[in-house]
Amino acid sequence: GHKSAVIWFTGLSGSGKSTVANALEQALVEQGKHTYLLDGDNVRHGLCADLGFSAEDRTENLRRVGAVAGLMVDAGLLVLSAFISPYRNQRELVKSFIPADRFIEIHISTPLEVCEQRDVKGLYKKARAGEISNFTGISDPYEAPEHADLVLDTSVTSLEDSVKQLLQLLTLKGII
Ligand code: GGZ
Repeated sequence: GHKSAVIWFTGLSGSGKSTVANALEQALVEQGKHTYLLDGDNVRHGLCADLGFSAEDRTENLRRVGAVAGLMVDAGLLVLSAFISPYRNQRELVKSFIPADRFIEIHISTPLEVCEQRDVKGLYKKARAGEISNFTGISDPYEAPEHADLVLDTSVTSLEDSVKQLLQLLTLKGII
């Protein structure tokens, strides 16, 4: 079995949040855990389809995600979430929905320079050209967490090692 919890990934666009969260989820599913991965792909097209990227809209996006994650914890799931969640107060709002001992914060700290070099979706280029406004790291702030449970830089840590560190952390915290 497992203890239900939220594993909250925060970091820049292109930092590797989704990649690491997906790999962790796969490892947990292989251990028979019941998981659900919340990310922009499944939330911003439905539940939050009415929201953009102003500070207010991001706050509302994360408020809804936090509330849903809280319900999923009640339902006994291991919830993984991968959102930029750039403002400290937005992450505090998310935490308010989850019991403190069931919230684990992971900072994917891959430097902006690396994220911009990767530019998987070409969004950094557009942001630099002024075609996208309020782009995190370019024209909008990212406030790094000060007390994350784990900090992973995907430009120096392999995916395999990241998953290993995460599984160790979840074991140490008595989640799995
Ligand atoms: C940041 C943006 C923006 C702006 C579109 N700023 O790399 P991606 O494409 O797939 O991930 C980013 C995603 C961020 O959505 P979140 O729901 O995680 O953001 S937040 O937690 O702040 O609510 C990026 C894309 O959406 N994207 N415009 N202006 N990222």
